[in-house]
Amino acid sequence: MACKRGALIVLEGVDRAGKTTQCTKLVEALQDGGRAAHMMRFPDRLTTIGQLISSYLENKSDLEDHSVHLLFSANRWELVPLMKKKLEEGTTLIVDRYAFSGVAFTSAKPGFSINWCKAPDVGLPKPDLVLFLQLNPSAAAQRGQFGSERYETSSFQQRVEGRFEELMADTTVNWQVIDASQSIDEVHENIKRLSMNALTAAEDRPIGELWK
Ligand code: NYM
Ligand code: MG
Repeated sequence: MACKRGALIVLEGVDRAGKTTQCTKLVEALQDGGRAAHMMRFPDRLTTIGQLISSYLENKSDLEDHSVHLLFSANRWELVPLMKKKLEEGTTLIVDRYAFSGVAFTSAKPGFSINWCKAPDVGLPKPDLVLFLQLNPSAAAQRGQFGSERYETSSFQQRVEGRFEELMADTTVNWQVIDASQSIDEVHENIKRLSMNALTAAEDRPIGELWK
């Protein structure tokens, strides 16, 4: 008998919303509950493509804007075989950023439409749940200074937030908005509850294709 598949759960949001902290806590909670869970993050800076992206983000190299957008997408596609294998084995994937960050960040640059940005990611494994950790810019600013990576300025992050809002209007994706200004534990409880529902719903459904 085939085992039930895992769920694909993505956390999105602007920088400093708490995605990485919450992904880690969610994986721990699922594993403590006896479920197979695995954390991934995009960009995955460890692959050959990921190293090009990492150098770009650290301002150690310059890449043309369209070109780097396609590299971010290629970095997701190169991990699709692994993602599918894990999901089919019954492992739930908790993913720190996905195609939505890809579209939101590139389309925050001048001259990029949302539709152009979505195209290379059409057909990726579709998340069963996308949790958007929403934090207003002033609350984010209180969480400390931005780092020195590319895109880490408040004016750019404002534009990214606006693009995320546009993406969230798409009802073919299961978006859930989380108030990320709450305490770490409160945010975690909300995320856990929504994730448990998604896990159950995913069991009897094939893995979908994003934006198709
Ligand atoms: N980013 C992330 C993109 O511009 N496109 C993408 O497709 C993805 C997945 O890279 N500022 C941006 C968002 C972040 C940065 O940061 C990665 P971090 O802290 O490693 O998540
Ligand atoms: Mg970050």
